[in-house]
Amino acid sequence: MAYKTLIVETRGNVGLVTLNRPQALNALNSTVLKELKEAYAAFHADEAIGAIVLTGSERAFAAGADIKEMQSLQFADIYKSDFISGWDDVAKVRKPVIAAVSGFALGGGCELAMMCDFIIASETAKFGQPEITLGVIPGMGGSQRLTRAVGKAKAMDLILTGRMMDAAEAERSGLVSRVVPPERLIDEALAAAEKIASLSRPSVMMAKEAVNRAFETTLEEGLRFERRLFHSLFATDDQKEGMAAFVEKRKPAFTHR
Ligand code: CO8
Repeated sequence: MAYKTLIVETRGNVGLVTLNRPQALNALNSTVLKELKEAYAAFHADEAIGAIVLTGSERAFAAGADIKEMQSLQFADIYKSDFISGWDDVAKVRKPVIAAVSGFALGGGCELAMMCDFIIASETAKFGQPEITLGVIPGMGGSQRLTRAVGKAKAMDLILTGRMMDAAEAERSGLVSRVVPPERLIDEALAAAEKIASLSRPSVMMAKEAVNRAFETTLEEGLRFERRLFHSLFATDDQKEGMAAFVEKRKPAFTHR
């Protein structure tokens, strides 16, 4: 499959997707959305792939939605077509996705990074929701996911002023899980993804589902959901293998069943 806006590769058991619109700092448009959904679907269907890394260029993860594509849109049209709703599918990929962010992650770019399961940032990363400076507001989940990630004070500060925050502030705020030197970014993200891919797929996918449920439900329901998933993993070969390998002091050989 030939992609116009992405570079899609496999590295061992990891799918690597690189946003590739350098002329527009990887601004997100309808082609990026279509291709990202295709790439994710292909990796989801590929049994060998256990995790995905999504990255951009050194200068920009993505500088937002494509302003030139949005500029002349009219309310009635975008309302009727439910513009942006297609991005929900990107957030719903069931295998883990790590965002490896260098440079600008602004607007839809920050929102796309937040759709991933966690963000590893280069020291050069800059995060922001500058939509307010364009006379609009975040539209791909920024007001919701950023607020859940960093809390009301910081989310209001960023969304109302449109200012950028650097990698250190993003790590302090809980938006990113690790900050690494720029030259280490891809290796660090690939190593984390490879580690995840080496583990039992059912338990990895259920762990992702369980954490995500924390954002959707009450504590009591979330605890019940977690416990039922935990119980169900005892029906897998991988639970037997993982625990036997521990007891026998050897590496587990997971079959993902
Ligand atoms: N859309 C389209 N083109 C862009 C974008 C963008 N978001 N960002 C940069 N570019 C283009 C520039 O127009 C420029 O092109 P050209 O060379 O043809 O003039 C090229 O990329 C390089 O950019 P700059 O010359 O501006 O580079 P600088 O280093 O001077 O500045 C910045 C870098 C600070 C990142 C600056 O480009 C900038 O402010 N970009 C816009 C950031 C922004 O406002 N993002 C939010 C967009 S709105 C949004 O994301 C809403 C999300 C919800 C909808 C989702 C639907 C898909």
